[in-house]
Amino acid sequence: MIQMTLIQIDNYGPWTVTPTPRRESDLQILQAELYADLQRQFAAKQGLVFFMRFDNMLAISNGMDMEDHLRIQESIGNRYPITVSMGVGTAQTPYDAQRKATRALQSHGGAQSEDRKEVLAIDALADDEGFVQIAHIDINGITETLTDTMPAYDTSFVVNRVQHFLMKKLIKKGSLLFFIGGDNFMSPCNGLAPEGLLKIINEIKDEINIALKAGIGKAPTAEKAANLADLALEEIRGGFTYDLVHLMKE
Ligand SMILES: Nc1nc2c(ncn2[C@@H]2O[C@H](COP(=O)(O)OP(=O)(O)OP(=O)(O)O)[C@@H](O)[C@H]2O)c(=O)[nH]1
Ligand SMILES: [Mg+2]
Repeated sequence: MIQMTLIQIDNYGPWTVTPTPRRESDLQILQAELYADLQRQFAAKQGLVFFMRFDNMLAISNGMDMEDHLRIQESIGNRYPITVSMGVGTAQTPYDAQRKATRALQSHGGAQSEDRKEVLAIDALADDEGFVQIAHIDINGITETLTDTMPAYDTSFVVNRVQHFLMKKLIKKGSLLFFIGGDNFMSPCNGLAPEGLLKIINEIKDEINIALKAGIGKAPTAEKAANLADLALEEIRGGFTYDLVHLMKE
């Protein structure tokens, strides 16, 4: 079972335009600082936050309990002009876990409700049997083929296209996909076999001629799983395995 936390800024839409639209650069700074702040606090508990759309972020939170979540909400509320609500869900696949987390929060009111503030809606927490599986997916040779030869925006467009193809295929397996910078993606993918991911990578090579590789990590927490995924990716880069998908477990 994987545990996921949805973090949503309370009543953010109305706040951004009250009393008049706030300066966009200030909103960008707020969003970036809030993301970094949450990442630091979840990381202290071996969790991992994905910025997603910034006003809604998803975190892998195996090992974190109610108290851990409440402390983070309180700390944000003490220091920011906004507050955050959270929903927590647990399931066999990341897609279902975030679905349950979202539904738990939605049942307490809308994102733009004035009455919903600092809600913590826990559907279920993962137990000791819980684990996290993460794939770190990377484009082969982007520096030579794109970064050093094409206009920056064109490269970014390609990366976005790859993200769209990966999301479309992974969601059918109950897996999620997040852009994490550069040519990198992370996929919380409990329930997806390495062969399943390899098939997706081969399909993308056929469909849009972009070569990918992926390290997969499996461990009790997001931090350890992501670290193992990074190490597995390095094994592929180092030529220690000829496979395009490599799994490392704790
Ligand atoms: N967030 C994150 N970004 C990374 C990581 N590794 C590399 N990057 C970024 O991705 C860019 C591309 O790096 P690489 O994937 O190593 O370069 P490449 O040319 O594709 O080489 P190969 O992947 O080894 O074929 C780097 O310039 C960084 O911006 C990582 O582990 N995490
Ligand atoms: Mg690469």
